[in-house]
Amino acid sequence: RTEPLCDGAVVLRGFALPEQASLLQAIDAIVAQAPFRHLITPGGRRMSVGMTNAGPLGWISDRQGYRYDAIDPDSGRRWPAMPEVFLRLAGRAAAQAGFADFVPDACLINRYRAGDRLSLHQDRDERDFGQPIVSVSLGIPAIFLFGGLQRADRPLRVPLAHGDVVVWGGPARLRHHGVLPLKPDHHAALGECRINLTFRRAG
Ligand code: MD5
Ligand code: FE
Repeated sequence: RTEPLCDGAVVLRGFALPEQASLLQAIDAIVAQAPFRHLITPGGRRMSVGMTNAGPLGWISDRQGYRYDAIDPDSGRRWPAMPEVFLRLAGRAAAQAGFADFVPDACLINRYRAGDRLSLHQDRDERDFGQPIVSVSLGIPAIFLFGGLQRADRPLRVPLAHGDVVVWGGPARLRHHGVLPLKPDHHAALGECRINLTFRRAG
């Protein structure tokens, strides 16, 4: 099922379900190489969401700012490779939403536990805003906040469940967005957490 959210954004309900076992296995292998960590914002706050990356570029934040880097600052090594199952899923989801030939070079993996949140922000650290972003939700549900181009625009609340995929592009690419604090819950495959895979063409 594809549900348009607004001009440029579509939700593909359950799109990742057929791949869930391979996705979870791939995530475990990535996290063994590059564990989740709590990044520090340029303003000095510790993010509640645990983050890691796969692919040629990884998103990081520290006192110096937000950026993409090929090296994991915690290990001094390159981020784990982007698994084939990630690339194929992201490409198929983007194509279904009307973006042909999407080849991400960055996958940010966000881990949310009860109470964790992501405050309203825009994704603007990528080189080409003409490229879409594909987001895959796994585990316990979350309420996604989908705002406007102005930070003050009142956001829509969109529930996202295990297996849902959202593709953001075109006029939706620079909308403000965030995630409300997660309610404690349990998911059979992931336990007490939500994992979001965010695929981007960053470089
Ligand atoms: C999440 N992550 O659920 C979300 C999924 C992030 C982040 O926001 O920056 O790590 S990606 C949602 C997204 C991306 C690009 C544009 C828009 C939403 N949008 O226009 O609403 O962990
Ligand atoms: Fe974002």
